Amino acid sequence: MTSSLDAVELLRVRLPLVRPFTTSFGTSTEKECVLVRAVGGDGAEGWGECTAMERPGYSYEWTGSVWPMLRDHLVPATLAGRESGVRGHNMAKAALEVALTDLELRRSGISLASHLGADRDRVPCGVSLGMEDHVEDLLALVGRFLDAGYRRVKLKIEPGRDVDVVRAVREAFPDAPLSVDANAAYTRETADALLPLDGLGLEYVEQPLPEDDLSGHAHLQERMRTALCLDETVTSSLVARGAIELGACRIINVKLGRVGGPAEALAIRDLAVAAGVALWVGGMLETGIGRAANVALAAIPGFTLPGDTSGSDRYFERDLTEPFVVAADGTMAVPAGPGIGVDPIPEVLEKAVVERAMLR
Ligand code: OSB
Ligand code: MG
Repeated sequence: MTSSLDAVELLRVRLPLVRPFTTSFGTSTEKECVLVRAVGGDGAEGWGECTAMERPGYSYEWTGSVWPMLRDHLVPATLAGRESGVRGHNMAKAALEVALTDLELRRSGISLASHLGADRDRVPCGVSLGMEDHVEDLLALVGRFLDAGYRRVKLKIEPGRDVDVVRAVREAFPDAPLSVDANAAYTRETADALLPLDGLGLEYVEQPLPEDDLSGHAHLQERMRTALCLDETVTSSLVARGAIELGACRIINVKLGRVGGPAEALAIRDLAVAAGVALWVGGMLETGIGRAANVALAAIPGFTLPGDTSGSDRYFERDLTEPFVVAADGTMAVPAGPGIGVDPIPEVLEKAVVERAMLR
């Protein structure tokens, strides 16, 4: 594979969301993210979407931090062919790694899914629903996504909006595969509020405690029958190893951005499979560019649970790429074309771009 890289373009884009998305860390009404376009000397290009959000609420990274990180550190180092020496900033690193990988794979005609070792061409899909002010609205949404075939519905919770809401959903949908995600909103002091969830037949409770609290999660897992799933906590394979060794979770949500890219995601997969920890691919309301990479990851061995790989129409009126579609059986096709297998639609992209920078 040739590796000539001429330039890297950064594009900050905004797309309205079809419905506000509320978690314990805030409400988003539009998707804002940074796209990375790697341009080869041969005219080939590669795309990566940075998962960092418009505010540093989910993690310390946000669009305002990844922009200078990529512009001043990561991209110049890559263009000069040297190591960046940057600690942390996984989401910025992952976006660049995916764009460079996409560039190489497009040149050689190999899909990202095959490159990662995918053994299937469709993946089971779940949906993550934000908190709603009215429980009737939430019930209607849950019903709509179950009717559409989604294989799992995740409900966002926070202190004061947890067991009662989940119980109402469970009563309305007795057999539905349900999970909850607290986005680190509880503490060791308030975690007892979660214990009654054990009676509600959930697939798992995602990230109840702060990201740094490995032993707190281990202690809570001892007290709950329901599996704990870690999201925010797992920023590397080393953290995954610690979590597994301590018994802090039985399931891991893997996000390419949070762990710093495909290589680290594969390392986590290897550890988790060896330890009998189940995996699924998480999401950050990605556009089709980021979704393509997520779906490729979801197709590899070890990822057995439905991911937050929902259809484009769950997020956007019009996605940046051709839409990802969830079929009636709750599965989605894995892009088979070279690289990530999708391209931004030029006129949709143009309308979405709010800032761009070309680095040579
Ligand atoms: O915690 O999984 C999360 C969205 C943004 C940030 C964090 C999370 C989420 C979601 C939505 O749950 C997943 C998706 O549909 O992309
Ligand atoms: Mg989560």
